[in-house]
Amino acid sequence: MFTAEMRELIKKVEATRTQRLGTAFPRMSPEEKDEVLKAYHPDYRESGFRALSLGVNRGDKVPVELADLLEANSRLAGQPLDLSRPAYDVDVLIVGGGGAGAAAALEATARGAKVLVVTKLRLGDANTVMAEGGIQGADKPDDSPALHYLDVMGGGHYTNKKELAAALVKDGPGAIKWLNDLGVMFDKEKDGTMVTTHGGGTSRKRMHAAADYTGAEIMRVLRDEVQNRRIEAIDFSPAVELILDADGKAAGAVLLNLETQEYLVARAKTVILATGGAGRLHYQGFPTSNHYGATADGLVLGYRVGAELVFADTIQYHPTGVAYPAQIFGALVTEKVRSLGATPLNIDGEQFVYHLETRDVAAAAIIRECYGRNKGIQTPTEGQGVWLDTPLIEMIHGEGTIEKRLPGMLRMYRKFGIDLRKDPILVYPTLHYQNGGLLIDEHGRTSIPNLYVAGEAAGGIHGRNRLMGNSLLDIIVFGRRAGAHAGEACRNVRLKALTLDHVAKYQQALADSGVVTDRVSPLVLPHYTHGRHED
Ligand code: MEZ
Repeated sequence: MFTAEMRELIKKVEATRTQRLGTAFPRMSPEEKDEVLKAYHPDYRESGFRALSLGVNRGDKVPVELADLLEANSRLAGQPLDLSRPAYDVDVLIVGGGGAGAAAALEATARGAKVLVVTKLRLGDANTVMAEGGIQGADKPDDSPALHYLDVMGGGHYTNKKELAAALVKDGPGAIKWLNDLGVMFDKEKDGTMVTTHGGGTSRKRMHAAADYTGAEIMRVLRDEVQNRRIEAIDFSPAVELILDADGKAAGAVLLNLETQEYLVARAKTVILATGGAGRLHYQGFPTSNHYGATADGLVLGYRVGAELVFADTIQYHPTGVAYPAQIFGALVTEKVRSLGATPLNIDGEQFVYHLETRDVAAAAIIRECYGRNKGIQTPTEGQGVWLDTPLIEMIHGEGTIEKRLPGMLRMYRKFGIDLRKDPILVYPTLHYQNGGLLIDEHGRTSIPNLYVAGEAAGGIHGRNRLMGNSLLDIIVFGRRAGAHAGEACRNVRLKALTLDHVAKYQQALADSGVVTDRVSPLVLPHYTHGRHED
């Protein structure tokens, strides 16, 4: 329910609606984008970052909350552990049971490898199910992977690792077909062609969706498929440290059974980290659209064995998180709402940014409107927000569009007495995605032999800013690539004695760098003490 003051302000939105409908709002020039990003994007707030004191990326800036975890003690420090009698012995160990982990498991299994998936929560509890609006793939006659590539690179400010962006787009059409053939129920026209829309920064309509629960639909099918193929998956068993062999190759992981608090050893010829993102670290105090388990565990595990981080200083704030009501503060309002024509407006009912600017630019423009120009709308819980004029959607596409294409959004707001077909909603940026992660090559390999990374924990594909729908694509493309490569490579791996010497070395490096901390990492689950995580 809106307050009486908000109802008064909504009248200003209604007053400008018809006139706005016929007017295209101009896009920003490159110079304007640069200016708003530098002045208002949280990536440019110096106080949000600090340089790492140890490890491969020593001296590089990362968010302070991540630095605290990278400079923390191992959970295994001082813990004697017998590595000679592993509880599990497999060809491919996959750490993480979201979309990337499941896709990797399917491909590795298809190559005859014995696969084990271990996951912190339940198989499928992951950021994949939080992605709503769609998955990109250049499979329409007016489109091509080359055009998709240009969009990906433009969105990432041309900082992306070119070979990774190329792999992403090249495999795009095949990824959509693979999912469709497995049974993902994409939105289709009566003749069976896929319904596609634009996202921010796309030059073609290539966003394939299952209404506004695309990630959940993809995960439904992948999880079924993992179970159908009898791939072993162990829930509530996060990896807390990687294991190497005497030659420094990845050779498994130490798992923590969350129920019994026991540590168990999993030995593996190849290891794929697919642990997802970091939203639950609430960088700079932002709320998050992320899953409960998104605590950067993979970055910590990978960094401790010497894998390199790239673009760890660039975070994606989704422009439209819920600003009101407080019960769903920070939850995702899918970009598809803007793809379908809803526009962001200030307190005077004026549009201030083109509705499909890339996410970093749109988020910075919203922050500027609220805190730079004082044109935001005050919410009852201290924060600010801007209007997203959702009734425009049905004026553009016809009655029934919201119910059909945004049923999740409609239901979410209805619970609080808000009908987004009739009234605009209040939004503000929410922490959504880590643009960077552990550096991989086209096969998902890191610089540590036999260690792969796929999904949000991997870095380089999106450069400094990811476009909508390229994350669902990346978990499929790089999950499959890593699974296929690891599934083949394991045949030639002969492991030597397992060791955790790198943990002792890391502890020594902490001491040598003068880091004094009683924190332990990986965090595993967020703490919600006093509104933010603290160890
Ligand atoms: O790619 C995403 O992050 C996505 C599809 C989110 C959304 O707005 O729905």
